Amino acid sequence: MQHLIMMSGPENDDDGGDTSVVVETRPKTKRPPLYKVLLLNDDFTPMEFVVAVLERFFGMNHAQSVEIMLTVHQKGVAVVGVFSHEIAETKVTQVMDFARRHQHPLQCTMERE
Ligand code: TYC
Repeated sequence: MQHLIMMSGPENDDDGGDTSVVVETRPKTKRPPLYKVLLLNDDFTPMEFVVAVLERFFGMNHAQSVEIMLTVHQKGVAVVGVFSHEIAETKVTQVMDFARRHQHPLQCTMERE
């Protein structure tokens, strides 16, 4: 944020002319928004396929993948990662393409955190 300081008048100026100074009052470091990538449950996608998705696209080890897959299976949905908009979009596309190629109805979406 910028703040404009104007100096004029006899009490704080030297020659009667205006002297303007622009100072930074607060650093303007607005962080980009983050997006949650969500995996949704369904009745048909095999558990092993979901585990493979989590390992392949989200860098999880086998134990973590089984754990998250079971969370989705039991609760209906789970956050599988948090990313920038571009990375989240890429993950969703990769998962949806992979599921379609294998003819599974697995759904993956993203939402702003
Ligand atoms: N509910 C599926 C089954 O019983 C397994 C499953 C888990 C499907 C997670 C999708 O995101 C999912 N075969």
